[in-house]
Amino acid sequence: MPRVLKPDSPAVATKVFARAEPCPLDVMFGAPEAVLGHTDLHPALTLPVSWLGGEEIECLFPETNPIGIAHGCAVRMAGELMLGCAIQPIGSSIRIAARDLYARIIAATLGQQLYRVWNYVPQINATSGGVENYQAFCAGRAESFELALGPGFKRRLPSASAVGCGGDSLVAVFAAGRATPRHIENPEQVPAYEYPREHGPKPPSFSRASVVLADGRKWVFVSGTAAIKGHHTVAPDALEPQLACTLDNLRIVGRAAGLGRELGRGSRYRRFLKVYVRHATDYPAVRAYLERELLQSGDRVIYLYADICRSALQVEVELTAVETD
Ligand code: 3EB
Repeated sequence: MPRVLKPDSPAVATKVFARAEPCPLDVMFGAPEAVLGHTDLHPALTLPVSWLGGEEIECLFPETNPIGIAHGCAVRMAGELMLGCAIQPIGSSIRIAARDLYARIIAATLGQQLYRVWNYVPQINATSGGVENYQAFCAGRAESFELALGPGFKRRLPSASAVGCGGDSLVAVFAAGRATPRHIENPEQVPAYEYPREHGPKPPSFSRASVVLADGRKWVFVSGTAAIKGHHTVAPDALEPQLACTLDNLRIVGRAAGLGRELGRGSRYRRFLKVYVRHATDYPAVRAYLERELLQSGDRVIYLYADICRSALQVEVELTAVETD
């Protein structure tokens, strides 16, 4: 029996799941291709990103209600948060695919605010026509944000990550809602949306972190964070100094987001981390470093083997912290 959409559900949902029991938004890595699962019989999404260690399933949102498909995005509600997954085949142009993907995400979240987007980009560091795939992705993403949100779009950009994946589709997972978030920048980094032209025809469209209150809980979404100061890569190709710089940036952003000096360690926040490692052989060193410098028991961590948007970056770390009762 199709459920009746509540008036405040995304009115654009065109198809209602026949089976809409509450279920987790599980994301499973290590799959041969990106597939959307529509019921609790499957993960919500499988991704062609190699898993190295830590938790095997990403589950930030354990209780969700599948709502339907809106503009090709599989949409769920988790309390006041709206969550979506979308797959965009690339065809002949990553720039156009990114534009289309973001036009769909923006349409599916119309009247709401975007808080966080997890982007997966095939062959992210490969070049075609003189432009890196990541830069082409950024151009298309920026074009859709600018078209939809107008000249003030930079103030409304969500936190995000963008890493490599297999297959030939762009994939995005997003979180949105009606409450207005606070987007945060790092004073030691040029805002990504102001990066100069040398990093691509259009700058990346994301903020360093986004903070929002949903269902009475604070959510802190810290973007994929890497060894960048100003707009320059720090210690190109060198793992240890990049880890140190990445943690420094995470702490600066975490402090500005209200997590205190140690990224919410020892507080009432539950912490979820994803660590992207460019060279699988670096995984033991990365894990040892983070366990020593950052992690505490109870942290939920996933280590993935993925390319990172700049080829000189070896590691990227993201954090989602949610207040517990
Ligand atoms: C950086 O600071 C590193 O394009 O959505 C981090 C997080 C990075 C998100 C994105 C890129 C993105 O520029 C790369």
